[in-house]
Amino acid sequence: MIRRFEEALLRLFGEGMIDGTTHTCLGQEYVPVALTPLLAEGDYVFSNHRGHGHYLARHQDPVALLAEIMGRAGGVCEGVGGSQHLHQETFFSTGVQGESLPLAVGAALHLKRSGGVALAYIGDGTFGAGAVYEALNMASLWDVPVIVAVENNRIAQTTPIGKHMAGSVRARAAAFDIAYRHFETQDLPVIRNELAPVFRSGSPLIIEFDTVRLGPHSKGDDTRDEAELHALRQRDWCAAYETAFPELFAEIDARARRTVQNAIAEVVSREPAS
Ligand SMILES: Cc1ncc(C[n+]2csc(CCOP(=O)(O)OP(=O)(O)O)c2C)c(N)n1
Repeated sequence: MIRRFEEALLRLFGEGMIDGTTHTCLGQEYVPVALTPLLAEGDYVFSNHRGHGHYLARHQDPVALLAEIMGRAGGVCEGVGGSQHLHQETFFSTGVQGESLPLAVGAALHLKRSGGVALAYIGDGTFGAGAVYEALNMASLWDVPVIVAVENNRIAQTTPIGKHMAGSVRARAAAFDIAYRHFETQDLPVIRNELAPVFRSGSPLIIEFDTVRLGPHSKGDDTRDEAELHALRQRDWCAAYETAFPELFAEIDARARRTVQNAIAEVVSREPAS
């Protein structure tokens, strides 16, 4: 559903139906889908500029998200937040890189008492922000249940990781004495089973996902050449699931397409948010 929602967003932008900007998570959808079932009701989620998938995995409410992005009535934040600044219950997103991690550490300090966790999603490029290191330092010193999901797609806007990150995420975790897990796989049960015993340890955890950004950074700003994009598409979880489970995939995909079509029909019929 996240895949079809984001494809529709790019289409709607192309048709001039949406203003502003959007950052799709095409190729990365499986990350929040893997992690969300590990969350309990009161856990906090801190998302980033590429947050629609994080939101939809948590709240499964495409109508409210699309209404927010299109500035129509009934949006997640009544049109005030837009694509990048969402707030619903314990879900928060921000377009400012690195801004969420200090907040997540603060929330985790509070949640430690009740056994909750604060999950923050960041990209590899966000390790360029100093606030990330201050937050990791305090998370470790205070031993708080903050979980940092690093969606390492090896690119920040147009800058490849080799030009923006020295060292590695693993070594950063070790430097702060923070537990670390690493996933190359996109297999949901494998990811969940490995994380389930450590997710609620009460201490910080960094989880690095080797993932792929299949779409542009935002709407039309992809500087990668066709050969690189072709290689990345070979790692698309969606195509792999379609091949592995053709009938189940067709059924779920048809449902997802209907859900998104119905959401669009519903939202475009609404008044602008007041
Ligand atoms: C503080 C700050 N600086 C710059 C930007 C502009 N910007 C938005 S996304 C982005 C790259 C982010 O890369 P990464 O963290 O790897 O996440 P990805 O976009 O790959 O998901 C930049 C530079 C920003 N949003 N916030």
